[in-house]
Amino acid sequence: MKKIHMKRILTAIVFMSLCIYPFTGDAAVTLPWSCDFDSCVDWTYGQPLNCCGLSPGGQWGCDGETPAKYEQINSTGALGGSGKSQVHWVGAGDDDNSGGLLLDIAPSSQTNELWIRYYIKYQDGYEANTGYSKDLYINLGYPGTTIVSMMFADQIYITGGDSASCSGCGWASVFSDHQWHYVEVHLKFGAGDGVKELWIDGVKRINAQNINYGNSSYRFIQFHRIGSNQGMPTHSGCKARFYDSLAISTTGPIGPAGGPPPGAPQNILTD
Ligand SMILES: [Ca+2]
Repeated sequence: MKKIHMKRILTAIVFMSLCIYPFTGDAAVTLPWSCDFDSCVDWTYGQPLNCCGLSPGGQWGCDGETPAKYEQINSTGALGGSGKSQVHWVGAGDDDNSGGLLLDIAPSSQTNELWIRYYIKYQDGYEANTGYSKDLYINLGYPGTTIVSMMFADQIYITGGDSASCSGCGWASVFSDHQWHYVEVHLKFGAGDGVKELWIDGVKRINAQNINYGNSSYRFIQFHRIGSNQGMPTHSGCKARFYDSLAISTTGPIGPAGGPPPGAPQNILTD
C-alpha cells in the first residue's frame, strides 16, 4: 500500500511539473507576419507564452529594481487605452535588461529581402545621454548579424558588414519625446549588392545601396530578437521600451499600422 501511495505521489509531481513548465509556443512563423499583441494574454517571462508565434528571449531581468523586472506583454504601454504591447525593461549602466522576444522564421520563409515595421516608445523617465540600444537584433545565419541600433547621441546605425546610419534621427531629435514612433527597415542581404533603408514616421532617413554584408553566405533572416541589450541609460530603477504593431513583409513596404497605437504621431507620412 505504501509503495502504491508513493507511486501516486510521484505521478502527481510529474504531472504538476508538466503543467507548470513554460510552454514556449510554436518556434517558427511563416511570412508575411504581423503582431499587435492585442489578442495575446497578459504575459510575464516564466509564464506560458502563446502570442503570434513569438518565443521568450533570454531569462534576463532588469535588476535596477527589486524584485527584478522581466519581459512582459500587457496594456501598460498603450496609454490612452486600446490594446497591448511588448514591454522591454531596461536599467542603468550596461546590459541590465529583460530578455526580449524571439521570432524564428520557418526555413520555407527565409529570404534575402524583407521589410520590418515596428512602433517603439520609451517610457517617461527613460533617460540616456550616450550609448546605444539594440532595438532589433537580426541573425543572418551563423555567425552574421545585423542590428538596428538607436544611438543616444542622436543617430541610428544599421550594423552588419558595411554599416549605414543617419544623424539627427536618434534620441535627442526623435525618441526623447517618449511618444510612439513608427520605424520601417528594408534589408536586402548581399555581398556588394545589398540594401539598407530606414524610415522614421514615414520619412526616409537611411538610403544605403551596394552594401556588402560581409559574406555572401549571409543572405537570409534566420530569426530576430525584439529588444536586446544596450549601453549606458542614466535613469534610476527600470524603465520600459515598448514595442507594438510589428510586421514583416517580403514583397514591399508595409507603411503605418491601420490604426496607430494611441500616442503615435497623427501626421504620419505614407509612401
Ligand atoms: Ca497593440
